Amino acid sequence: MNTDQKELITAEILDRANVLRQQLNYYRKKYYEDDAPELSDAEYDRLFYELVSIEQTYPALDTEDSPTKQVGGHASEKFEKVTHDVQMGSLTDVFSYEELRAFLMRTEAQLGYAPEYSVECKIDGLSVALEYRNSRFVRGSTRGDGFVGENITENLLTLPVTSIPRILTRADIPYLEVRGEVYMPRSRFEALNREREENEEPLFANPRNAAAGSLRQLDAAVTAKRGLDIFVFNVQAADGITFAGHAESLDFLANSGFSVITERALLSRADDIIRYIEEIGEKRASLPYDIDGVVIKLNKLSERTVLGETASTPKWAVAYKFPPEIKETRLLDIVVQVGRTGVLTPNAVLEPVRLAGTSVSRATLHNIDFIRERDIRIGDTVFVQKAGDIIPEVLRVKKEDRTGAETEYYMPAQCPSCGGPVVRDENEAATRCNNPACPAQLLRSLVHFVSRDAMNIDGLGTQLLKQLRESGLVHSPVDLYHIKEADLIELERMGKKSADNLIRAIAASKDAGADRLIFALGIPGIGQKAAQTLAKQFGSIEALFSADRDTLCAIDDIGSITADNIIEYFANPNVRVLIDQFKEIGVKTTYQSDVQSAVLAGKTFVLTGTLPTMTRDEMSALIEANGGKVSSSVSKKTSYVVAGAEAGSKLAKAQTLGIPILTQDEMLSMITQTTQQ
Ligand code: 0OX
Repeated sequence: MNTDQKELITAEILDRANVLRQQLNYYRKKYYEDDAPELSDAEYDRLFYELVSIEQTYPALDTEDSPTKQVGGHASEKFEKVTHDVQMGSLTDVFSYEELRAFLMRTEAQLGYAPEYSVECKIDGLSVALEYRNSRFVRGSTRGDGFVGENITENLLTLPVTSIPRILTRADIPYLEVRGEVYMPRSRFEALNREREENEEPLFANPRNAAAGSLRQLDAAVTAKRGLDIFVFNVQAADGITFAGHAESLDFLANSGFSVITERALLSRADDIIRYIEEIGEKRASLPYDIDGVVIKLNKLSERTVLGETASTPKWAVAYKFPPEIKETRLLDIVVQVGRTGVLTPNAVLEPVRLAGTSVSRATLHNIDFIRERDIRIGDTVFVQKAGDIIPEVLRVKKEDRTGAETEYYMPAQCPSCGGPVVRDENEAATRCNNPACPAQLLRSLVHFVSRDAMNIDGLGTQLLKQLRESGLVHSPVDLYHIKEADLIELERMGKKSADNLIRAIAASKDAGADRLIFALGIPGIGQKAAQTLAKQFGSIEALFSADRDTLCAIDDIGSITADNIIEYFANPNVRVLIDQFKEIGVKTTYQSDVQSAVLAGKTFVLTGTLPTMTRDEMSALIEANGGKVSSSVSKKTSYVVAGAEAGSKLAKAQTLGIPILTQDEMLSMITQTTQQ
């Protein structure tokens, strides 16, 4: 490609780069801040490297605020911030031995000889920094975005003293900063999930998420119960002691009382390094903690300086990432589950197999097309993998193991829950039960109806809903509002106090408002955000009854399929009856806007950088509550840009376009002064 071509950015390229940025920012937040990853590392990397490639080809798109330039997540607002004196960089990943050899050759070429490497297993946990002053532990922090993390000293103090010494063995160390990885041993993770299952709490997907969720608890007493531990693997900074090599520094840490990474070796030759990686790979399942790869780093510290660093990653180290774990197991049976919208989903019943830290005995088979395309039969040996190391899936059948005794699977003709007939739309992969009174659908609808983001009825778990349904007290969500305290006390394991609280929670949910009620109804394709948009737009559920397709399609978050779903849903006379019943019992069907004023009406704001005391989300909510609109990109239509510290390209663009720039204080006084006038 010549340079002229490089500079020609088409609208398509620009759009693609923007889409990739939005997606990557979203998935990064899910991973780092919400501890709820939605994408596998491999899928994330695909998006990431597609954006890297666009940015390399079109340098004008290579801006500072790109997700390709960020490390880790952003500091959460819950903890005090800590600025890392020594940046906590991330490692460049390699996914094959060829890429690893290329790294080794590059390093050798730069140094002029084959150096020695420390090859270490890569703990799958959370990176933290531990600071010591005058040999005493004074502060511990998360990595955050590599520059600013969170102060989690209290939480780290709940880890074993045999892993994090409170006082170093040598009393004469003025300053020491150590980096390590906090993890949850697999046995603790399994016990924690068993306990959560009993309490009907959401399960953690893997030990890493469990460790993240446990470490970032505002109440350190919760962390203390979770059995976290740490391995340290780097001296970030030291005063009063120097090291020539990394291995030497790790020995010092071990002698100082730290729990230091154990699976490590000093090696030079590529073949030896690869053999050691294989060895660690074989040991992986028997280690009591999860590892996700092997880190290869130069041992001699003077050589590291020769190689140097990029903005966020050292050039003297790489992480070899293990490919996703794939295991063989037997498909014992296929059972069907009926969802709340009546869709029948076939699920694989597997001979339990350990995969990425948990025992797997179920996996979704999606629909009958999925089963046919892969020719999956009951009794087959199948290969399973966890997508994104989270959701188990059946990859393919090991056909050479077939004995002829395997049986082909057919979807049932009757709904396994209500016995009614099932239908399959020609254009749809899904098979459905269309009986609105189907008990499986009812239970799942009720679970959704009471959930936190819907009507938010606390204390009404799946077990209790099951009891209410089985006792004949509840046939539809409206029946929840007719339950009396005496009915509840009749139920097993229900005391007067819990019954009282529950009645109160049910009554309080009547005021949840149209947005929550629309979401709670479970209209196909209507998530929380779309429900909010609809409630804001129409003001009440009744107004939605008569909305036509064009009006619905003109709304931002509503596509044509969703519009059809809404129309079809409200055309059902039973739904109208249901809404009337809700109204009769006092459930609010109107939308209570949280707009406090309209002083910013007609104005569009873009937020960039770190604001001094508010998060961008808080500022956005405030702007919207005062009638303003918040947009993510700067254009001629932007009225103001609110800029905080380290604002990047958006600020530059605003300056170029001559858009007024506000500080946090100026923004706040714009709201207060105008509302006081
Ligand atoms: C790990 C791990 C992570 C960090 C400082 C220099 C390179 N998760 O086990 N990172 C590093 O090294 C990086 N080593 C490790 N063992």
